[in-house]
Amino acid sequence: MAYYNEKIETLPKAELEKLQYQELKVLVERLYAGSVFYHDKMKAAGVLPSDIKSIADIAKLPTMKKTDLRDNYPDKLVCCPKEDLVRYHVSSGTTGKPTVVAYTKNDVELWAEAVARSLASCGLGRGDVLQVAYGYGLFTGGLGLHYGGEKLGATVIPASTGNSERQIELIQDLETTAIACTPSYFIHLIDVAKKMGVDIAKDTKLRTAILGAEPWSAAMRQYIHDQSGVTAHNIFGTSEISGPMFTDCGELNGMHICGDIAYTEILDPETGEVLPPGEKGELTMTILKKEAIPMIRYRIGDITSILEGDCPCGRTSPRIDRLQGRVDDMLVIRGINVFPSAVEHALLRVPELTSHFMLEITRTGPLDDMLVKVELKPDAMTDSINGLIGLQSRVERTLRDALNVSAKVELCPPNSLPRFEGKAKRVVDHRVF
Ligand code: ADP
Ligand code: K
Ligand code: ZN
Repeated sequence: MAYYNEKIETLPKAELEKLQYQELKVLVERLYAGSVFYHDKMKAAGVLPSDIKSIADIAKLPTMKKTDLRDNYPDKLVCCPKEDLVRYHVSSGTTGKPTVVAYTKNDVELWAEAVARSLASCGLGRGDVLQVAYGYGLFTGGLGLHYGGEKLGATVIPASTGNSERQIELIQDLETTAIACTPSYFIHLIDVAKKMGVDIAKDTKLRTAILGAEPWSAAMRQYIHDQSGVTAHNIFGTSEISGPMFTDCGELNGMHICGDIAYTEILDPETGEVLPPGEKGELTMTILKKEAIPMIRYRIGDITSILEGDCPCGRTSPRIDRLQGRVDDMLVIRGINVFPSAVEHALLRVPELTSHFMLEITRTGPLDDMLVKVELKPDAMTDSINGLIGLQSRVERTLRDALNVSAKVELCPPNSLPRFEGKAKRVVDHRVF
């Protein structure tokens, strides 16, 4: 398998650790001196830059969570002069308040470098035509894959999401060889192609799919291969670490996390203790060279493990296993992060509703569906069908605006939804990953 940057991708482990340590040291010194947030956080944890004497000493540093970004909304964590920023992306947040991420020119280049290496590890190169069917816009998927694909030298088609028949036409007309999108969208495209009488395996050059932003299973990889002849690679990232960028290589056995770019730890979600390879825990990453909003020991919330042993592909970076759920209550619906608390927050804006609600997630065919059951206040009850239909569509619109994903709403009579004594269990997730 061809490397994009062979020297760094195959660096012996001891040399990689030395490099990681050097990067970390520079980063910690810079932040201790120049960032109020990190300075205060390190002081509170009783750790000084001089305490970091090896990469393992990273465990002495305090961790970060999504709440740190939310509490510092929109840009209090930016650690460089404002005019050095070249881009913002915005992701959904826990209480309806989004989190903002920012990039310098170097940050964008580093992200593109990581994506280019990953695409090369999936077997892509200059001769490939990459159709990016992730959303372009505030979400990181579209532009992330776009810049990485161009850096690799592939021909990129910025198709974005939606307009599925057009996607199939583009695949045929422009001889697309690889596609990047969410796994559920790709399965939908397979169905659309069938309805159009197009056999992806026979009638197109599409052979590789780069699928991520939401959980999917090994069984789905097999299904995709059976239905379309396409080999599906998993891609992982979050907006806080820049965006989607780490994929599994040709071995299809774990996603390589480029070690010179990110340092990966798996923490016990309860104690915060570092767990050894092979043990499942909370994925935690440090982006070693990020300029605009550095992330040190960022607790991503996904559950996985670092795989043991070396990868036969020759890359020396650690691999993480397929993600197996989350430690928090975040749901991923059609690739979009949805926190139940954000649903609650949005429903508060509708005066006819009580604060009780239930979320039901199902997967009919390839796509996730979210049903939100809401409860009317006694004085909002009415016999007017028009009144109820109007209310229902108003609630649906409120939710779509707040969550960026559409949900079906079911109006329920007063006092009909469950009440909880302990921690509310408002989510029923019928999907199997
Ligand atoms: P993105 O724009 O890539 O969706 P976000 O920051 O909005 O980034 O969402 C990141 C979250 O999406 C992750 O923490 C994880 O829960 C989920 N996610 C992203 N990629 C995958 C994947 N390949 N498998 C499972 N979950 C994923
Ligand atoms: K996501
Ligand atoms: Zn590999």
